[in-house]
Amino acid sequence: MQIDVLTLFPAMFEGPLTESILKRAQEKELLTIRLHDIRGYTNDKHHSVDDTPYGGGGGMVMMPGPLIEAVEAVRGEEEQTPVILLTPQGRVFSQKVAQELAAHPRLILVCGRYEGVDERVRQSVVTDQISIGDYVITGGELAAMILIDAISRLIPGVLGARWAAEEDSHAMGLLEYPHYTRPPVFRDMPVPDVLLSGDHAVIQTWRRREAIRRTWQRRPDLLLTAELTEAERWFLAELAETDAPLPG
Ligand code: 4GN
Repeated sequence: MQIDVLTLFPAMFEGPLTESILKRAQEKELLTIRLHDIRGYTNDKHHSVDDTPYGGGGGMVMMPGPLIEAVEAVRGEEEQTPVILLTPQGRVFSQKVAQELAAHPRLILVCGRYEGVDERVRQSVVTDQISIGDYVITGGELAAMILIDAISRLIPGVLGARWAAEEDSHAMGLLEYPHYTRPPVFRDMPVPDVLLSGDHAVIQTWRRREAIRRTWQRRPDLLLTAELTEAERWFLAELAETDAPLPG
């Protein structure tokens, strides 16, 4: 997969993309990330990328010219490639959206700055708008990195074979079950006996139920759409009688 990023701050991407799993994915050529400096698409001698808003009010707005020129130059003739603006006004990112985007051979991510992006950028070149959540940050860059990370780990071969991304929490529609490693007792806190039993069927049932218990306590909204077996539905009904969801 190739991801093109349009940004005024390409250096922001260096740390997160050049460590660990994303570094390896690029070395293996499963992932190609190309960073494009929007300032390289300016025409005036001051290389301006922002200007004051029509209608007044505070702050600056990203000019349409450099951004639209940049998208067109980077996209070339591939009009089916999604051009995604990272914005609080977008559809909210989720594991499902990550899966949808991971199916594309190429994505273009547009990172805005200042108080906003001239509306004509959306009208003319943006095909999708995504938000990483209901809060505002100083630029689209950190949001783009979240997308890149979540999408990249879904590309076959990026995670080790034993880590099949389909088994992740959220891919299942539930929160993750509790994890333990050695030692078997740490400061009076034992690992649950079932995990030391070696009985994989029993362990699997326990993990599913603990995932359901956590989801009920912390994110009961997720249970509206989670796929549960008949037995798991009974378990949940029992939970609902004994364990209240946590406040907040
Ligand atoms: C995206 C961008 C939040 C998100 C952003 C989000 C930069 N803040 N929730 N800030 O995904 C106006 C122009 C704000 C750029 C944008």
